[in-house]
Amino acid sequence: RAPRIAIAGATGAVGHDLLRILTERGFPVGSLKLLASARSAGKTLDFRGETLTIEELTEDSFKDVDIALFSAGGAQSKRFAPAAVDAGALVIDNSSAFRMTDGVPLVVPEVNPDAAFEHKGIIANPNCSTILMNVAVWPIHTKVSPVSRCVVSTYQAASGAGAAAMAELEQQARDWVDGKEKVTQDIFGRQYIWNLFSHNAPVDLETGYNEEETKMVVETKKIFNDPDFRTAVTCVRVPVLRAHCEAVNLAFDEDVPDLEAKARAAFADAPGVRIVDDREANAFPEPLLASNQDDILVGRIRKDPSVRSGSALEFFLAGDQVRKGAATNAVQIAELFLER
Ligand code: A2P
Ligand code: 11C
Repeated sequence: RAPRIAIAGATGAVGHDLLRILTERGFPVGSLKLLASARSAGKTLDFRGETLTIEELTEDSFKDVDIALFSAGGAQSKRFAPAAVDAGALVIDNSSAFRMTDGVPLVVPEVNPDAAFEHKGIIANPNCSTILMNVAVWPIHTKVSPVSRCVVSTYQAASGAGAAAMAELEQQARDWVDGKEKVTQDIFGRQYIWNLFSHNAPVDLETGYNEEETKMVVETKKIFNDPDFRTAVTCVRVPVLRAHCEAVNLAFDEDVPDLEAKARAAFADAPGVRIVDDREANAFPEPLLASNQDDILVGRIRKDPSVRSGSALEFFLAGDQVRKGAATNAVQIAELFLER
């Protein structure tokens, strides 16, 4: 029997792509329930030629649901995911609510697919920046040489803050063209177009790390099943609509011979990775090239000439934050259960 699916947060940026990706990948859907806030209840969305009416997300939404895909924010996941589990559904949660909870697997199918089967009702989808980084770093860490330290700088799109943030960036572009003295700034409280700023997540006053950066550090340890995996991160929001980029530097204790060639071979073989690296044409990963794709684009692959001992690899990646960073990864997790 094809699984009966519910999408909590069906009207959001990720919810929208979940619908598309279920169709694109031919995921067998026995029935589909679309859930959102009371504001959206009664509105409709099309799925595979059928018009479906959106219902308000409540504790009673999950009767006769096999898989509940949650993407309505952490507060909604905390409140309603337990009810979905009690009703017998497998929850795949896109929020950060349960990611670091013991007994909740945190899964990137290219890295740790087997962890998914240890669930107790909830499986967490990692943070988008973590997913993009992990898909690219894992083949180097496992096929080239163990990484002793990873340093990442992110260039994150508006999509990571949801559909309303994308709409505000577009509105700021219109406001700018219209010559408005002050562009609309309801979401981030600042001019975003022609600007960039440190990620909007709250900053820990003692460590100086913001929550987005901390997520990348701690989630990677859990996904790699390696409490000693070391990551240093700086997260920045750039005025791009969708698709995040990351500059990555991976250090190795040993001086790896033919490091660049080995890294290229590992990337070429890695599931979910596509090399975009044309030095002559100066053509490398860009958000627009990664948008609406599932592959993580990897380029600028080169040896770091600055290290004193051991060796280090540098590269740059771009990945669609809404797709592989969220919706596609969630659907891939659901597919693991079809295969079994
Ligand atoms: P709604 O459109 O009805 O507000 P995004 O991440 O793009 O901002 O989307 C957030 C998603 O979460 C939307 O589908 C939104 O529905 C949903 N959502 C937000 N708050 C609630 C809530 N209190 N109950 C149910 N769904 C919610
Ligand atoms: C962003 N990755 O781009 C964030 C948003 O932990 O799921 C998603 C936060 C999360 O802003």
